[in-house]
Amino acid sequence: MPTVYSAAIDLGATSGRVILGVWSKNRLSLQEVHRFPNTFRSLGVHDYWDVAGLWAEVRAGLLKAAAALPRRARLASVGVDTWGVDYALVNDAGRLVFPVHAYRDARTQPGLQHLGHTRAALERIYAATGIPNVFYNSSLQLEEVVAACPAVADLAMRCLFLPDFFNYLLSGRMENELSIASTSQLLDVHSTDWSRPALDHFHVPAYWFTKPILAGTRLGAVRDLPELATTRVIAVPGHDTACAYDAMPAAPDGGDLFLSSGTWSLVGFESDRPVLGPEALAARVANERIGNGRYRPLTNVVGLWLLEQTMKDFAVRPQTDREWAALITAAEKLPAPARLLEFNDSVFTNPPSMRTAIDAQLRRNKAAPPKNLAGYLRLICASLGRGHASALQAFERMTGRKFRRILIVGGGSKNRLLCQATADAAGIPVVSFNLEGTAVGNLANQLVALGAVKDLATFRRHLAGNLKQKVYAPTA
Ligand code: LFR
Repeated sequence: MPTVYSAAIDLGATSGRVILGVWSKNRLSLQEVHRFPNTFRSLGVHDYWDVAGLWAEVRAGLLKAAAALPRRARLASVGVDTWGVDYALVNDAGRLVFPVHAYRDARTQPGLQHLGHTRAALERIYAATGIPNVFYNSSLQLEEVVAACPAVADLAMRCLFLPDFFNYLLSGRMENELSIASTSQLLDVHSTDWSRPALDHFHVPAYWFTKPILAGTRLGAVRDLPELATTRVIAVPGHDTACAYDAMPAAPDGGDLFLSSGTWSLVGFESDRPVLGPEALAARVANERIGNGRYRPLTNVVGLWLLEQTMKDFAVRPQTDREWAALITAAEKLPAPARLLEFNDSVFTNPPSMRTAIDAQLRRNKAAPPKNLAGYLRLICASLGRGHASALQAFERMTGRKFRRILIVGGGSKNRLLCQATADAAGIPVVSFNLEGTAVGNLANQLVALGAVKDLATFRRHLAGNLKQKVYAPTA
């Protein structure tokens, strides 16, 4: 089997990367050819993504990937994944007709409260879509746009989620991909098509969407980049979390719980069936989809966003691996926090100062705020660990399954305090992998579509054999 070169475009809410994947002798090696920061910006009271800036970075990264190829090698394919829920509204010519908002924009708060207080509608929407009422849902975002700017219904012909939009810019084809569509709260939980009741409820025009395609669909050749004229654009699972889950070197028996730890902590598992009903709704289980149409019920626990934002309130913060290690060691020496953070509090969504928001919640709960950055790190890791463990317990209760390990990938997998806190709270081992989960899952789907690997199960088997892992046994 010849060597295959593919590129993963992996856009996260705080940073983006273009990674060159080289598949040879059943082994995937990665070369990060381009990395850039990403952030949303406020303009007046709203928050927007700089999509033109992201597109420029994507192009720059693809050119670097092409330049990094050995002589005579060609880039077979490229795939795009991004964070969930955000979208571009375009006309038939693919022209943006509305600015691209960031999901932390507070514009969804009234809709969130309204649905939250309308029990019957909440249950109906959950039964229809399998997605709980969360501030970032595309449903609430689109409901707000249509209500605030009704003319948009005439201007926009398509709603493309961000991976769909980048796929369009690359290939010229407009499609909605299933995994990213499933983050919208507009997809029918029992089929792979849109939910009419949900679209009607949120007053979202049905003609904005087409039946979602499955991951693996070939979209055409890259246009407008002569260096990549023979490179195919392949629809991978457009949702970064779906890619990260696909990369989990899981045991085939279903005994592993998955934790993708980054800006968010996504705790979940793979299933042939959605997890629905009152308890699932109360536990805010999101029945998102795998690229092939199966389910990945998960709970979204506030993640390392807490730490990223808290660090902004400190003049001195770690820059290198060594400085990180020193901070973690300092945090480990501190006593366990007397009181953990409560996450079902919207004060952590997008506060002007995270440190102030944390301190205020602690004071409301009669606890003293930490004194330094190590103290916040300790508090945040312990609180996240408890959040991960509660999600595990809720899943076990609802499904009757018993999970034996928690597999962790993403930025948080390198944080031993977080891994240990999770193992201690959950009472089962946490296995961390030195793995760029989202990029690996993105590439794995391309390799399967290209016929270089039989299927994802085969890919995982090869991957598990080649990976270094670290096991954190529960100590408490
Ligand atoms: C992670 C993620 C989560 C999603 C959140 C918002 O990057 O995609 O899965 O819930 O971002 O889109």
